[in-house]
Amino acid sequence: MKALILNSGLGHRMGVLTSEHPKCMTEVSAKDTILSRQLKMIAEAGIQEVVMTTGYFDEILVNYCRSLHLPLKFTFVNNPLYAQTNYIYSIYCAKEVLKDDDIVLMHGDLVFAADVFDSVLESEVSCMTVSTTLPLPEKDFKAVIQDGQIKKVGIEFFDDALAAQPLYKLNKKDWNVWLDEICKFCESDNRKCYAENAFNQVSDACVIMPLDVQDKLCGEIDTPEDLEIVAARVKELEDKTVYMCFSTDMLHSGHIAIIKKAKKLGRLIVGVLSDEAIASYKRFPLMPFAERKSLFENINGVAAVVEQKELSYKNILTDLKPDYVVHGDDWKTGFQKPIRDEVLAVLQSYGGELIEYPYSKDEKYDELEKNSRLQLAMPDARRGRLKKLLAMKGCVTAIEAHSGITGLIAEKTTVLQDGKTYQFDAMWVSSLCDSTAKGKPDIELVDMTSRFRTIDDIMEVTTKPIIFDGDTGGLTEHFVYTVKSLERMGVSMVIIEDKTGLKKNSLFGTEVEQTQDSIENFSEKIRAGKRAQKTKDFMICARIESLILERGMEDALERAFAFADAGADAIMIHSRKKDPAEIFEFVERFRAKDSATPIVVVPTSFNSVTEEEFKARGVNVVIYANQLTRSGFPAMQNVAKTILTNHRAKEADDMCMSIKEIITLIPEE
Ligand code: SPV
Ligand code: MG
Repeated sequence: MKALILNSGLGHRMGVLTSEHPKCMTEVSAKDTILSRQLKMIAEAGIQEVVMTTGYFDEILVNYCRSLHLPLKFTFVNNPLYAQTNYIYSIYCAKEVLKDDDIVLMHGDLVFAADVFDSVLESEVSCMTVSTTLPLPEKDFKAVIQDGQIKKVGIEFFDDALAAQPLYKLNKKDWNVWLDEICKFCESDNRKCYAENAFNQVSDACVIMPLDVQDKLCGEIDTPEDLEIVAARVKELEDKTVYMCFSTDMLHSGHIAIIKKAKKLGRLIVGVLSDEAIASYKRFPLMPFAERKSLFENINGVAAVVEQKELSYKNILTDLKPDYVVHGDDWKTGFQKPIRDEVLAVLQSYGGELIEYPYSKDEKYDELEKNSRLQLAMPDARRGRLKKLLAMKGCVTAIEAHSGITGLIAEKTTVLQDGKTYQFDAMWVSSLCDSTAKGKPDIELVDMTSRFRTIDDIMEVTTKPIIFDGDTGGLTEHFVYTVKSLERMGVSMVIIEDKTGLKKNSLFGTEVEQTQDSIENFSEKIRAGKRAQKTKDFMICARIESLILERGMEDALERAFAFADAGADAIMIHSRKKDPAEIFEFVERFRAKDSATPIVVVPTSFNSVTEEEFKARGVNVVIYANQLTRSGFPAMQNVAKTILTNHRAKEADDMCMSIKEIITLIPEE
């Protein structure tokens, strides 16, 4: 398709404004002339060739077009008789370069809104812009409509007519008919009329449909008064603000396309979702916020980039009050629907508008997204992520996983609440749950090879970081190998407890015989582990059993400081009391002397405390150590009993997840 712009005319009615350049070079805003505005829209639409008829001040015009440095190929056609003829003759002069192509035709003094131009280009049939809402102008073009199509265009028609503006999209077939007639007119010396006079002769064969732009901006500038009105409308359009939010770290053509559309609506402000918000609803971002921000800052047409801290748009919209929010229409359903509803409510409160473009699934992007998940699952990327999350959030959560399927539950479970999404940050490979799943007691009976197999099963289908329950860590000589293996696999943290001999689960407390290791021995185990690891990412956490074994707070604190001194990257304090008082006291007293070493808690017994309260008190990792096991196995037992009782499975059906649900939980490769 070629653009044809008619710029030969004198523009006398503009007075002094056209004393030094043609009318099309008149400024309509601080950043654009009539022509630069047209040309930018043409270039943005992907049209590459512009045929421009010139006459008055043609050299100035040609130089001006070149100075704009737009990706356009210009063919300038001079009408030597511009002062005595009308643009019908200018088109005639350009006939050779206009034949046999689709054309978008505009007068050089026409100013239109970007969405008007888009609708013209999107029209499959030949069309001309008209308005059903504007009054019929006295002296300007009107189009006579019959049977839904344009039959005549001229200034003299008032019956069955609509105000019309000289912006056309002409399919090759229709344009050839009109152009032939233009040639006939000019060759029989009929050069002073409008090109539309020729169209009026052939409108049965050249089918042009009216395209109603209602009262959107689409008007010619003939006089200084017109200029004032149009410039005010252009300013209104340029002053509009548009807001879009992105969480992506991979820009693709779909993003660029929607940005291009959005920026046509006004000054585009891009919100970049914070790392924390992305990690909470999608996956850990591959690129940190600062890099994603600069990615958008460098996109042409993005006026400003701001941080959107939450998935909810409420705060940022209340702050920025953009005229438009632009989004793909894919959020009309699914987990983002409540966010959309909230956006609509906020926009309605101040008169903003939501513009949604059809979301097109992009296979290339899906592939990239799949690859990035693969990246996140790689040992190096996964291992370091726990430290990153700790730095980002201050307090992270982990839930136990003891198999691929529980790993997937830990990976995928998301809750949307008050405009925020919640997910677990990490997984805890518990010795209790791993042993229980294998029908064995939690006494370090399940050997490391088998425990590693569990880790592998989980890693194969997830991306989140893993905290491994290393029990006592075994002999120091063995522990160093465990550290190396875990690190190599991509585990982020091992927690070892300061017990020796036949360890039993801590939740037995003093009901069973348990021996605590000496501070010296355990410190040496930590030091050896730290020496064995190869990366900076891997963390060794010392778990203190003093409160479980009722050895008192002073013992717990003494150990904590000693283990931190020995190089422990974190301290886990455990208790089996329902009352969190002793945990709180420990945290407070530890924090009074050590503000940096992360504190880990496992609130199985003291389960009334919220994550928010733990965080406020200085806790950094909250592990839900066994809830999936404790909920899953009784449910299975119940179903087994129901089947046995009824001698069939029907009665148990309502207790079971549907096959459809269970298969959608498992990702298909
Ligand atoms: C586990 O989950 O195996 C633990 C935590 O070690 S606890 O069971 O509370 O001791
Ligand atoms: Mg354990």
